[in-house]
Amino acid sequence: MTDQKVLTIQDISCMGQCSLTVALPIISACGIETVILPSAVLSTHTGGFTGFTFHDLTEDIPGIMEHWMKEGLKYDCLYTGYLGSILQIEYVRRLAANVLNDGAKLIVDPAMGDNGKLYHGFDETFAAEMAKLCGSADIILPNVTEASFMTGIECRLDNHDEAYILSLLKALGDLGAKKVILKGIRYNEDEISVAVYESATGKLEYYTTEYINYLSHGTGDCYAAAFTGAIMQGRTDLEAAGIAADFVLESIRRTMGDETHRYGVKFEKALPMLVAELNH
Ligand code: PXL
Repeated sequence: MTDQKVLTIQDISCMGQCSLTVALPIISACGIETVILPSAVLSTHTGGFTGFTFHDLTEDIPGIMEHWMKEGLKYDCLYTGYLGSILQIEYVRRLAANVLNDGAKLIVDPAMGDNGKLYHGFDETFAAEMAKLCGSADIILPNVTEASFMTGIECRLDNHDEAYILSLLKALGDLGAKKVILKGIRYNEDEISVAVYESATGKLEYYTTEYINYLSHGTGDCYAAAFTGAIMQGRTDLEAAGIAADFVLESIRRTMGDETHRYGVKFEKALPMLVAELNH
């Protein structure tokens, strides 16, 4: 039997524990072959560092894709993270059309904002294009901030009620996304939930964990990578959503208290737990 392969496109932030430097080890640890397409190389991520370098690799993408097409290389899942430009979103569409096997999944993490704000370098035009890409996805993984920017619904970071969350989920489903994994739901002060929503049927389930008030970059990327690995291991959407939530929570627990480590989470320390969860 041929093993499944995931193609993931996102940047390399050389230092900072996000995007490809977490996606590759996490999906690999899940036992899944991971093919990478770096969209840019930065010295660090853009959150909290100043003066970082940014080398855009957009113009390399068509050549890489054409080589794969010549070689007949095809993948079983395309998982997209941080994308640096609207043209890269268009190239993702071409990759989805040209290098995926029949039945392959398109998993889109809109990775463009958090805590009510878009990341450095993104604007509403980019968010609108990302919303279109999400519309063609099998599964999308927005947080509440990204959901709000893509739907035009006001951004509320806590004190949520189900009517508000349902309005976001329905609007995201109306974009065309088949399934929505909505992160960062706060129905009460002590807990944080992720919603697993199926657009066609309106089926809605939640996975809830303890809430730790600790802000860090890269947690969304760790979540999306663990979710993708678990899905490719045959877990249901709800199981994968829960495994990824437990993994991120453990990564945060292993990081808290180290004030020299505010740029990312020590996901490496939580990998054994992730592997154990996937093997039982
Ligand atoms: O974690 C998301 C992310 C990925 N890549 C880069 C970033 C960020 C968040 O700030 O700056 C370059």
